[in-house]
Amino acid sequence: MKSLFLYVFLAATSFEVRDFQVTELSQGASSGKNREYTGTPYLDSVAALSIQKIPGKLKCAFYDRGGEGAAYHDSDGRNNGSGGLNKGPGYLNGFRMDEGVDISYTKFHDSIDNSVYNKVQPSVNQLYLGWTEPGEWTRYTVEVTESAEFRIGAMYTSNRGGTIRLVVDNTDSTGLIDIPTTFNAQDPIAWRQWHHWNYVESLAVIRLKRGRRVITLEIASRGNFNFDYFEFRNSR
Ligand SMILES: [Ca+2]
Ligand SMILES: [Ca+2]
Repeated sequence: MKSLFLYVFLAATSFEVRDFQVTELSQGASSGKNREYTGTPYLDSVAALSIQKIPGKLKCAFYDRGGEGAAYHDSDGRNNGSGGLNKGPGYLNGFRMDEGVDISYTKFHDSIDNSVYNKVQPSVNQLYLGWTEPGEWTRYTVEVTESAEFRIGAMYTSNRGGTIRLVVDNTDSTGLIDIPTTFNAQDPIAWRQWHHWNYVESLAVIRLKRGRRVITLEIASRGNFNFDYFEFRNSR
C-alpha cells in the first residue's frame, strides 16, 4: 500500500518536476560536473553491434545500459511490454524485461500495427518505446559523425498529442517539440488508438557537434506515445 501511494504520488508530480529534472541532469548524481555519466551504449548481437550514429536513425528501444536514474527514468520499475503484455518466449517478448522502461514491438496479426488507420506502415517486429508518461526519460550515447544542423523526423504513434524535448549533454537543445496526434475517431477499437503509426519528416531542427554525445529523450506532456525511432538528417 505504501509503495502504491508512493507510485501515485510520483506519477502525479512527475509532470510538474520536469524542469527540475533538466536542472538535475546538469548537476545530478550520474552526470554532474565532477562525475562522469555511467551509462553505456546498448549493444547486443541481435539489435546492434555498434553505437548508434547521427546522421541516421536513433532506435528508441536501444537506450543505454546503466539503469534507473542514470540511463533512464520510468514511472514504475516494471517493463509493461516485455514480460508483461508480451509474455511469450524469444528475444522480442523478453527484450530488457528486467528494466523499468516499457518496450513492445510491432505486430501484424489481428490488425494491431498494420491497420488501415495507419498513416504510414511500420515494419513488423520493430521494438519500440511505449507506455510513455510525462517526466520519464531515456538516454542514448551516440556518435555524431559531422557537425551540422539536423532535421529530426520520427516514426511514432500518439494517442492524444503532446510534447517532448531532446537534451544533448545536459543542454536542452530543442525546447518543447510538438508531437502531432494520430488519434482517429473512425477506428472502432479503442486500444488501437495507441497503434496508429505515422512518420513525420521534420518535427524540429537541432544543431549537433561532431563527436560522442549523450541525448536524453524527455517526455514533457501528455505522454502515451510509442516511439520506434527518431531520424536525423542533415538539413542542407
Ligand atoms: Ca515501466
Ligand atoms: Ca513508462
